[in-house]
Amino acid sequence: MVKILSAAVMLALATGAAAPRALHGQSERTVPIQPIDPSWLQADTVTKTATFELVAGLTGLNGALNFNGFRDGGLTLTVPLGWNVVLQFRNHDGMLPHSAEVVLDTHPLPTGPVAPAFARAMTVRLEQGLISEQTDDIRFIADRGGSYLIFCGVPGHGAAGMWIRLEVSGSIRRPFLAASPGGKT
Ligand SMILES: [Cu+2]
Repeated sequence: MVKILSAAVMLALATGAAAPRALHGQSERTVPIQPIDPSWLQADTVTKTATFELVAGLTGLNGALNFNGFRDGGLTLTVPLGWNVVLQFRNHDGMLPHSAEVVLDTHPLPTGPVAPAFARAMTVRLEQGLISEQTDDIRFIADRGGSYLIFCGVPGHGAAGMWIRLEVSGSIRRPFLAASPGGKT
């Protein structure tokens, strides 16, 4: 339990979010809490560039259908409006191919590749996916505010939970990462 508590505290400190459920007397079998690694996100305020290490299948969560260990919107990358965004995609999953694209926050979720919400905001091989340890950089300008999803375009993956959130905000000056309430991590 001590281990779980310290991970929970780390997450709360890293995100400023409310304490996760594990602190409130749930059993030790509660789904492990995925910490946010601050090294995933780099901000260059001179060039106004947010660079995020986007890792498909970082953990075994959800049959590895996750980004950075988060599924179903459990992690949110927020970037200032007008910034350049670089998503350094890497597939860490030894089994399945994965891809990524930025899409509008729509429900129901797409069942496969759709047009990206920003020009060129997608990896190559969107439908087939990139195989284990392949990489591709997604580069786009976050020139429209709002709520978006970072979504795996391989058919079925996104709808099965392989997506996190991207917020583009006109009222912040630096990008940041936060665990999202309600996300199944
Ligand atoms: Cu995938």
